[in-house]
Formats: sequence, structure tokens, C-alpha cells
Amino acid sequence: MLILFAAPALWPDYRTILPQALAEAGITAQIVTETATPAAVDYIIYAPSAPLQDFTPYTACKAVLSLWAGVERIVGNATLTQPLTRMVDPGLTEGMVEWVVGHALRHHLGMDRHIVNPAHIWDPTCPPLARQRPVAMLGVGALGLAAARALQALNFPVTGWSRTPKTIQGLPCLSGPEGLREALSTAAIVVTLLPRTPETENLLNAQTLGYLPKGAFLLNPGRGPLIDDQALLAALDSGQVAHATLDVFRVEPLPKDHPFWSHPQVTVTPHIAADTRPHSAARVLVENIRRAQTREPLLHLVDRSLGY
Ligand code: NDP
Ligand code: OXD
Repeated sequence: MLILFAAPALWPDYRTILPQALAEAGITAQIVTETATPAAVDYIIYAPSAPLQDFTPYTACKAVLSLWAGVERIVGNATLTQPLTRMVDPGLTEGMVEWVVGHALRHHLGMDRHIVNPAHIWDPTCPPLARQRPVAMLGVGALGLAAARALQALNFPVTGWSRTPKTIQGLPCLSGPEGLREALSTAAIVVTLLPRTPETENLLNAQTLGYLPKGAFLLNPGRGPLIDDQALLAALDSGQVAHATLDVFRVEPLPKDHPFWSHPQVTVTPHIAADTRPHSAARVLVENIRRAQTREPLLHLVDRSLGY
């Protein structure tokens, strides 16, 4: 078996552990980072930064396995005819849960007032309890559901919102445009864990931000284009949105002159909400290779027509 690891910058992270994970699964394979015989490649492990853009010569390739959860940079590639899987990695999920909970608690507890208090103001205002701070979780897939569960464990009342209607034990869920309006209309905190697709572009715009109660907090670890930047800046200036903590942007790195950098009500984190963790991710990759070899259904298969 020949595996092309087509993400050269990440190879040092996987050089030891990917062969180990293959060996643990009893799979014998040669892993290369480039090849002169693309027709001999059985699997491609891929990241968006990879130079590989033309999948046509990989005629025997059984699957392209993305190291990233978000696949918007590969899903529309017309040369890609092989099955594409996205990354659902327990380590990545754990990181995302920590980022969402950490930033939600920062705003919920009003930590900034005490961490940065140069005038030494003694303000004994106690924050409400989490149970009084409703959260709208836009996207209840691998990451959104895990983040929702962690917030629920702290007593935040969470409502999920997704493309398709869902019944999830203990988590009220809505879908569709009316569901979005309903979820946002009571949300004190909104978290966007949606993929970037034509349908999700500018989902949070002047109209939908207007559904929120005044002074809501926004956390976006999903993708930059989910939000209309100008509409968000206007909502921040009017106080409609009290603070936005943004991890992802239309252009990354966020250009130095972008107004988000200097806006007092915006926190920029540099696309670090969650990273694929090689130890756990290697096992996920290997499990899908094992499944493809035994003709079992692949995990986390991307639906090209939906774009995620
Ligand atoms: P999943 O595919 O598991 O979940 C996606 C969720 O979004 C699903 O609930 C899906 O609905 C919902 N959704 C998709 N399209 C729409 C739509 N048009 N309207 C409403 N809901 C929609 O993805 P993950 O949870 O694994 O990842 C989510 C995103 O997080 C990734 O696509 C990526 O962009 C981002 N990400 C960011 C990282 C970071 O470091 N900042 C790290 C990793 C991921 P349904 O259930 O009905 O299909
Ligand atoms: C991903 C990401 O999609 O890091 O995996 O954003």
C-alpha cells in the first residue's frame, strides 16, 4: 500500500506516529511525501496548504483524507473524484470545547472588568448564573455538539441550530430560517460552529444580528465568511453585540489594518481555537484506511453537494 502524505509542512508531526498507528492496526504501508508514480497511490492525506491541486493522475486512489475539519478549500476541486473525508479528531474536539467554554466564561463572568482595572474601581456587581445566560449553538455537528454539552454541564441553557431538523437527547434543537430567528432571539451568547458553504456565507448579517437581544456576545470559531464583517462592526458600534471573539477571518492572517484589530469590543485569536492533534488524528486516518481496505463505509465522508 502506498500512502501519499501531501501536507509536507505537517510531516514532522506525523513521521513517527503515523507508521506506529498503521502498525498497531496491522497495516503495512509505504508513506511518501512526494511521488513520481501517482497512479500507484492508494490514499492521500491532505491539508489545504498542500501543493497538490490536481487529483487526476491518482487513478487508483481510494480516498483523500483531510487533516482539517473544514474542507471548503478542497471540496469544490473539479479534479477530485475520489471519496473525501474530513477530520473528526477527539483531540481537535477537546481543544474546541476548551476554546468555546473559556471564551464564553470570560464574557459571562465579565472577567475583563477585573483583569484590566487601572483605576482600581471596586465594582461588586455579581454576574448572573450561567443558567440565566441562554446560548445559541449554530451548528451541532462534531464540534458544536461537544461544545454544547460542555456548556450545558455548566448549566448554560443551550439551543442548537442546524441545517436538518434534529432530535438530540437533552438539547433543544431548531433548524431553518425561522429556527435561526428563534434561537437568536433569546441568545445572550452565540457560538458559530458551521462549515463555510454557499448557504452559510454571511449567515450573521444586519438582519440576523438584529434578532439578538441587545448586548449579546458572539464567538466565531467556525469560519470568517459566516459573518458579514461590516454588519458586525455596525452591531458592535451600536451595542447590539457587546463583544465578538473571532478566531477565523475572510483573509488569514487578518490584515494589519483590518478594523477588527483595533475595535475595543473585538478579540482576535489567530485561528487557534482547535488544532488537529497528531496522536489521535493518526488513529482516525488509519481507521478510515482500514475501512476502505475492508470495503466498510468511511467515517466522516464529505457530501460534495452540500460542501461539508
Ligand atoms: P460538522 O460537519 O460535524 O457539523 C456541521 C454542522 O453545521 C452540522 O450541524 C450541520 O447541520 C450544520 N450546518 C451546515 N450547513 C448548515 C446550514 N446551511 N444551515 C444550518 N446549519 C448548517 O462539522 P464540525 O462540527 O466538525 O466542524 C464545524 C466547522 O468548524 C468546520 O467546518 C470548520 O469550518 C470549523 N473549524 C474551525 C477550527 C478552528 O480552529 N477555528 C477547527 C476545526 C473546525 P446538519 O447537522 O443538519 O448537517
Ligand atoms: C480545521 C481548522 O478546519 O483548523 O481543521 O480550521
